[in-house]
Amino acid sequence: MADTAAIQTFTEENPQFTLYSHDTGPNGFKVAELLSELGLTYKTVFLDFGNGPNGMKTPFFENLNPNGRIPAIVDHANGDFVLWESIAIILYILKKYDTEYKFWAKSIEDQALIEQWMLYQATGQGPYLGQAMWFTHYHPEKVQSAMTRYTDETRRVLGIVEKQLSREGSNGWIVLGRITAADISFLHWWCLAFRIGIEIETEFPVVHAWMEKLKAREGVAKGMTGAQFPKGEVEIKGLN
Ligand SMILES: N[C@@H](CCC(=O)N[C@@H](CS)C(=O)NCC(=O)O)C(=O)O
Repeated sequence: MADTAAIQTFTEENPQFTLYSHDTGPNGFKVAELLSELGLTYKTVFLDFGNGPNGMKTPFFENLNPNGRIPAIVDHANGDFVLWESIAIILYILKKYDTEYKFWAKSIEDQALIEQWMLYQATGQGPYLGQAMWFTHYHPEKVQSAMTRYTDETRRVLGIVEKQLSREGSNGWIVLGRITAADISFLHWWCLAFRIGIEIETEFPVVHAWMEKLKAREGVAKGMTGAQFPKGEVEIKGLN
């Protein structure tokens, strides 16, 4: 049963969620975009990579997320319930707070279709593009075969999404012929594809049009900025 009663007591100044994120990491923005679209309040705490004072590999953060990666959320309307893994977080938000099914669905079958695409995002899009970025920009040696493999796989997934968005009855959305959390889940990683040399606008024009449509939405646009508390402007308690 969805629970909306607690939302009322939270404001922008006293937000319902704390979202631990990173200012370049797509997985945190996925969550911010959904929260903003649903009108749920949150403050973003931008962490750093590594084990520095504001890092993800600190006892404070690893106590919240033993995997030491963003995103993680704390739901202050639900006894400071802590959750990590972006798709698990998105599903929790949908099931508990998307009471009008704006990005979720009523039937088990429709829910399963949304989940199918969100899991494909988490297991197909994110890791391939993430590894392509790693081998292109951060790996200490140049390993051409790895760069080619992950860039090709990213292009393959982009091709599948291009086809999915182009099919009859899609209305230009990934699933159910309307916007769902599956669209939000895919958006942010594609925004980084240019960093591995993929020009979405020319190579995948249907994906490009869909991205522009999503980015024009007020909630998505707000979430993409990283929300209310840019790095350095929030007191990060307990991270030292
Ligand atoms: N499967 C995880 C992936 C989380 C993840 O890899 N997050 C990246 C940023 S987008 C991160 O925290 N990287 C830090 C690191 O690798 O140490 C999810 O979807 O939440």
